[in-house]
Amino acid sequence: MDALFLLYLSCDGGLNATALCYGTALQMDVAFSDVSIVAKSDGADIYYAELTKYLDNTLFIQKYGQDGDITASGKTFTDASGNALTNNYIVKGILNVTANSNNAHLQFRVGSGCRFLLWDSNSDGVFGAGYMYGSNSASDKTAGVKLYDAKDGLTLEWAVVVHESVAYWYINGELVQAINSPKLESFNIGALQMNVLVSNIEICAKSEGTDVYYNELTRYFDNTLNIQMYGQNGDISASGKTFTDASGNALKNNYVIRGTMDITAVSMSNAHFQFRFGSGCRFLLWDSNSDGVFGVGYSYNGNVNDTTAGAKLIDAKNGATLEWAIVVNEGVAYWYINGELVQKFDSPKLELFNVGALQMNVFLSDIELYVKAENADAYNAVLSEYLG
Ligand SMILES: [Ca+2]
Ligand SMILES: [Ca+2]
Repeated sequence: MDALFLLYLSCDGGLNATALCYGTALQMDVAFSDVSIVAKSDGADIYYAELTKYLDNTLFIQKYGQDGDITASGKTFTDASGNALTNNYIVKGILNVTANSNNAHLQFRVGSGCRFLLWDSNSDGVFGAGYMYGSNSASDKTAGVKLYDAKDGLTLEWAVVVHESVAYWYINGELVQAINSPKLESFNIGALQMNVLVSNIEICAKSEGTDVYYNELTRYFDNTLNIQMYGQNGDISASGKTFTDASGNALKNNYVIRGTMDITAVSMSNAHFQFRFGSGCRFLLWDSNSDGVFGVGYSYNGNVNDTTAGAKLIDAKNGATLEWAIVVNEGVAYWYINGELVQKFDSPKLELFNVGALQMNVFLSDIELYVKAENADAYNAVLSEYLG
């Protein structure tokens, strides 16, 4: 394998030359002058300032936001097409705080006056994970539980997720703040009174690809499941995912599970989604004739009904979104789509609850599970929404 040489040469007389050289076979006679070496051990701030010259996905902010990469108004990021990030996007990266002074704060701004803040309002070198938005302002959580000591520097992983008009902020994989109904205009990073390297910045916008976005989203939201084509590229294998109660027991009777389903892609080869209750006992959203239109069917004891020609059809040729609910009450299984009962098993085989899909991409979100044995009041309340 050839080596890569990256040479930046600065010449005398104000002329700057840059050379990029590939390959070990390259024969060169080069007179080196003004060679400088910048090592992190010589000073993190000097090193970080140099680093941003070479790495695109990096931002170095010094003190007042005026000495580093950006001004005090911060830097606004866009999707790959240059469109403002407004809704349904994820931006993540790493932070290195190297110095901070009076009232230091770093902000992730999703709209005018609407910011997540890593903020040291009492200037003791310890940052709180707060936010500021309209009348819900000035929650800097300096006295709260999410504190980050930066007196000797600080490194953390961060992510801002804006999904369906709610903004979430994660630090080291943990949700630390959320803003409901935020002002969503653009995504901007800025800082005052601190030195901070923001690096490894990655942007994932739904506008650039729904499946990539949903796959990333499942890293942050527990109550989601992403299934892609053969059940092998997403969250789960072709054998599907089995849900349990909070104690890990199989779901067999007296539970309600529901959520939202986005069908984002369908192959033209027998695509189907299944809710499975036991061996050979399944409700099926099924496109058996491979025309992109799904019937609401089932498979039970070898009896198969795909109802492709039936009245209840879901056209997913250009994607589809629907609300689903499975109710298993006193040994009877019910399937609802958008609040309407579409299938019923009077005496199903009840061994477990499993979801899976083949030949389609499906994103399940906002999954809610109610188990009678865990909370009978909550179960009965949600049951009454379906069975009256
Ligand atoms: Ca503080
Ligand atoms: Ca069909």
